[in-house]
Amino acid sequence: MEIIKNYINGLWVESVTARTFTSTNPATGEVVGLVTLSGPEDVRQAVDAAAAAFNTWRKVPAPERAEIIMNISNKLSEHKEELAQLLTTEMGKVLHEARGDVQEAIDIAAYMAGEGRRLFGFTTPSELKNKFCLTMRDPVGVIAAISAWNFPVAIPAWKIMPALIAGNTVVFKPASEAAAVGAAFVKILAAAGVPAGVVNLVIGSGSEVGNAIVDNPKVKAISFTGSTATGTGLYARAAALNKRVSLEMGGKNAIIVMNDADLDLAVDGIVWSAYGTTGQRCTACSRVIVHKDVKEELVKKLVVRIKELKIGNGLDASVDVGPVINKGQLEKIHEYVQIGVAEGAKLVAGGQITAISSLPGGSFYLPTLFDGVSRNMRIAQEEIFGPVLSVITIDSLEEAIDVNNDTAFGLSSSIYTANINAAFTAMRELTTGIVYINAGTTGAEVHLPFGGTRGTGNGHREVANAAFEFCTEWKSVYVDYSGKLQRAQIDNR
Ligand code: UN1
Repeated sequence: MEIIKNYINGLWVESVTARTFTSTNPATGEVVGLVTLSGPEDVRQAVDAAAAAFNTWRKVPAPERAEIIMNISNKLSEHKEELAQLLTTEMGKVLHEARGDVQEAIDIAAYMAGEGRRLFGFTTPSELKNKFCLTMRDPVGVIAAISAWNFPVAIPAWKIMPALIAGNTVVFKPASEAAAVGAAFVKILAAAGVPAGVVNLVIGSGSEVGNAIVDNPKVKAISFTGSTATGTGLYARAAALNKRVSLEMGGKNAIIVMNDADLDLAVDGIVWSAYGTTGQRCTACSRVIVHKDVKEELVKKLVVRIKELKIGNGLDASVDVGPVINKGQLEKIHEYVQIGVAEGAKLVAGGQITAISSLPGGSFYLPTLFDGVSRNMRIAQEEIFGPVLSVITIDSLEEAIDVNNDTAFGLSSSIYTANINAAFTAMRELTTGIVYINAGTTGAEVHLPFGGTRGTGNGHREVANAAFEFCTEWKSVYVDYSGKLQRAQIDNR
């Protein structure tokens, strides 16, 4: 079996450690690939390559960089189906969602190619005569992109495309659970004409590679998507070195259903947001906050729909819910379900690891619904990252908003209502980075900023041109064409 390798300075190379690990298909337990397992020396080489390439890449005119990025978008389109198949095979999401994952990368590459002819700064008046002021964006240098397994094409693209158009170079560490997809993605970047050293791939597992990336003095900024524990540890480590960090770490996203809502529409949105991607999205809905007048009816409708969901291999077009990423996560989900039961919540659907006879090696969990959940229970507060949904009953819009906002996370939220005043009130009062009206909590588009408040992140936003606040430095330029000394704050006062 050919080893899946690192990509450093334009060459596919095995780790100097000569270690490997296997990546497995969560639906079948079969081996997807034998993967090189990097150590600190591989990181050093990748960072050196990126630092050397930065000196030339930052000087390439942005519209020229954009041509390469547009090529990436086009090549991703050409290879969309094979990439999606590999994605489903390696991390389990159903095929139409895998295609969506690739599509999101196609879209952000096209968006950022457009930025090659914008990357706007601004001009502004001076306090003084015969003086001109402008701002421009400079790249920050070598950026590390550390990404999650749940969107193994889209999330790397969210990080890498803005970095590249702005003139940065990149060291990319994919999640080890999606290493084969990460390598396939980088292969497309290389084929699209990304020069040697501009994007480097280092595959690792655990904190060894991550720490070596953060500690390397040539790495100027780190964009991280993943777990809260890893992200906060990385943030503290990088802070001591005064490095810029962008974090995206999760959610406890809620859908509010008011008593005037179209319940069938709400059920569609809830089922898609809670059980799509097997609940393994940062944006997944894990709480339904429902008005007491419609609670019974909503739960009844949800249970019917949950029972209809087909679980299995995401390559099978009839499957709605794929596997959970691995056995460890399967256990964690089940522990949370037991915690919910012990806390007194009422299990009304699912709640079990399930075996599929044709897929004996798979990691499958039944889509799960808890009724009678109170807002402070652990299952209503902590991110489970699986197909587990909690129903919390409320009396009023005010209470719904209060419950929605009262968690340690703040990524996405939604309200179903026919009342325009309630919709606008929710839009203003829900304190998450993303709010949906009459739609579920998932499905963010790449031309709007993506990210969350509170423990979801650290104030940065990804994609759209908000991404440039992370991957560029503002430079303020003053041009004095008076031919004499002009003292700001003194000569004009
Ligand atoms: C994630 O789970 O981190 O909004 C990304 C969505 C997708 C992206 C999710 N467009 O659900």
